[in-house]
Amino acid sequence: MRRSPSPLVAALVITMAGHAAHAADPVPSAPLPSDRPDHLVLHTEKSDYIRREVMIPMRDSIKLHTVILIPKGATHAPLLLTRTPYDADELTSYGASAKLIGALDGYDNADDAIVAAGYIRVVQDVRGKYNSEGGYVMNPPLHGTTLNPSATDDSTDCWDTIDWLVKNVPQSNGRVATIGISYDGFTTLMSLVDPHPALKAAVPMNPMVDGWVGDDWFHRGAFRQLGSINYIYEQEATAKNDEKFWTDHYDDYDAFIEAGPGDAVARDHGTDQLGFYRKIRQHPAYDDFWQQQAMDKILARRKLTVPTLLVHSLWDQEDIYGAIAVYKALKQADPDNPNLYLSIGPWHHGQAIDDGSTLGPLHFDSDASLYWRRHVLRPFLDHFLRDDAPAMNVARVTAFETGTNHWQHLSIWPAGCDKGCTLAPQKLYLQPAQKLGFSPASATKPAFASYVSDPGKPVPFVSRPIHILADGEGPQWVPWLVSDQRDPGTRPDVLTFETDRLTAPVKLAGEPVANLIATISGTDIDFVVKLIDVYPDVVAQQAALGGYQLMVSADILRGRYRNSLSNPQPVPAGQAQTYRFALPTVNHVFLPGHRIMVQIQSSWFPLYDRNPQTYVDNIFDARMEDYQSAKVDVAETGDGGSFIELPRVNSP
Ligand code: PG9
Repeated sequence: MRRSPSPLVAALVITMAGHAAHAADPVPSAPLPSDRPDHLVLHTEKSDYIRREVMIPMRDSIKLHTVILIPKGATHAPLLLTRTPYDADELTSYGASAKLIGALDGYDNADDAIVAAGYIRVVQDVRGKYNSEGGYVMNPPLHGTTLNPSATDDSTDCWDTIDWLVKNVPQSNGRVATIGISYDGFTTLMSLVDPHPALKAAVPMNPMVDGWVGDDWFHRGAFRQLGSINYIYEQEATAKNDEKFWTDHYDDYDAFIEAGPGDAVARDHGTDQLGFYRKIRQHPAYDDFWQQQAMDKILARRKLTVPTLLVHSLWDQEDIYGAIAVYKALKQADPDNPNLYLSIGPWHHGQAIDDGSTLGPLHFDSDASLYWRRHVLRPFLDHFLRDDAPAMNVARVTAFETGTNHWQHLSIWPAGCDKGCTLAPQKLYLQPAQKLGFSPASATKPAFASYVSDPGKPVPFVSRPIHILADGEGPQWVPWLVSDQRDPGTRPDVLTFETDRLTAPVKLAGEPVANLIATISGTDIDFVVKLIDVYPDVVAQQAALGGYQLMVSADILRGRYRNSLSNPQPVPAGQAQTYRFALPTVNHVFLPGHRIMVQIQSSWFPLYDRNPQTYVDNIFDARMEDYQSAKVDVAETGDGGSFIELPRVNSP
C-alpha cells in the first residue's frame, strides 16, 4: 500500500503549482519543519536505558523507523535486532516503564535472556508498516527475481540496518544477532541470505517458511481461511492495522457457512482487493510463485555462515512446518555445517518467550520456556556476541520429549536419545473393528471403513461456538492443537482406530507419515489424519486428563495434490487412490497404560476451507452446486491397506 507523501513532498507540490500560475509571486518560505525530528533520544534520570528513535535510510533512500534501547552505562554491548510488521513502538513499550525490563516485558521476557545480558535491543518496523516509509508487501520475495524485480527485500533492508547500527551506536561492540518469532522469524531468516559481516548469530523462532506446504496460508493445498482472510485484511489495508476485521456472528462456524461457497467471506469483507490475497487466489497450487519464495529452498542454495538457532514448537498453531523444514534442507545441503542449531519445545506458537509450564491441560513438570531461555538461548547468544565469547555447551539439537517431559541434548535431529538409539520407521495399520496394530489385518476379503463427508456439515476443528475471528489470538486459538479429540470422535463422519492399552512405551522422534488407500464417490476430497495419545481413564493429580485424547501430530492433504503438489488432478471416482503425506514432527513417548489412536476425517472447519468434493479448477471460485456429499471408503486390509508410518525410536 502506498503511504501518503511526507509533509516535505506535499509542500513541494503545492509550491510548484502556485509558482506556475503566478510567476511574480514571492517565493514562499521553506516548509514548516516537523515537530518530530528524524532522530530522537528519549531518557530521563529515572530510566535505566536510553531510547533512541531513528529513521534509518536504506539503499533506495526509503527510511525505516527503528527503536534502539540502550542500557545506561553500556560501552561494548551486543545488538539484538528484530525486524517486524507488528509495531516497533508497541513492542518496545509494553510496560510503559522507565526500566528496560518493564518496557520489554511481555514481548521478550527480557528479564532472563536479554536485559540481564545487557544487550542493546533494536526493533524496526519493516517497509510500509507503522512508522516506516515505503510500500508494504507481505513476506516480500527475494529481490532481483521475477516475483520482486526491485533492488530491495528484507535481506537488503537488514544488511543496511546492521551497517547503520554498527556505525552509529557507539555503545555497541559491533556484533549483531537477529531474532524474531513467526513473521519476525521470516525476517530473521532473510538476514541470512546475504549476511552483513557484523551479523554473528541468528535465532529464527517459529519462522514462516513455506506458506503453501505447511505454514500460515495453506497446508498441502487446503486454504487456512480462518486466520488468512482476517489477518491479511488487518495487515494490508492500512499501515497501522487501523482497519479491524468484523464479524456479525458469535460462532465463526456459522459465519463461514452462511457466507456461502468459495471464499465468500473474503469477498464480503473486501479482502479480495488486497495484493497478497489476490496472489493467494491466483496461486492455489504449489507453483513457481510459492516454490521461489520458500525459505528452506532459498537458504539451502547458500552456505550457512552465521551460527543459527532454529526454534520449533511441537504444537505450533501457525507455523508448524517452517523451522524443521529449514533444518532438514540445510542439513541435507551441508551435513557437517557447524553453524546449524535446533531447539524443539513443547510449545504453542511463540511460547518459548512465555510461561512454558503448561499448555492447555498439559503440565510439563517445569517451565520449559524458562529452561530454554536460560540454558540455550542466553548461552548461545553470549557465546557468539560477547567480546570475551564465554564457552557454551549448547547441543546441536536441544529437544523436549513430551510424555516423559524432559530435555534431550542431541547431535542431530531426529535422533531419539543421546546414545545408542536406533530409528526404525514402523507401520501402524488400520484394522477392522476400529483397531490399530503393528501388523496388517489378515483377512480373506478386503475391508473398508466408510463415512459420508457432507460439506454442508463440516467437522469443526475445535468445539463450537468457535469465537476466533473476533477474539484473535485468544484462549480458543492458541492451544487448539492440544484440544480434546473426544468430541469429533463421536461423529459418524470421523473414523477412529485405536490400539489396545500399551504395555510398553512407544517412543517416536520425527515425522509420522500417513499412507491412506481410499476410494471416494466424488472427484476431490480432503483427508485430515490425527495421531492421538489416549490417556488412561484415571490420571493421578489431574483428574480432567482421564481418557483425554491429545493430538500429538495432525495435518491435512487436499486430495487433488495426492500425486503432485504443483499439478492438481481430479480424483477418479470409485477408484482406489493412495494419499501419502508427512505429519508434523513429534518427539513423544506413548506411556504404558495409554493407547494410540488415529482419527480420519475430510474437513477441519472453518480453519480450512471446504473441499466441494467435485473437482473445480479453483476452489476459491467454487459455486454452491459444486459442494456435494461424498462417500469415503478407507481400506483396512490386505496389501492395499492403510497405515501410519511411525518414526519409532528403539532404545538401547
Ligand atoms: N503466523 C503469523 C504470520 C507469519 C508470516 C506471515 C503471516 C502471518 C505471525 O504470527 O506473524
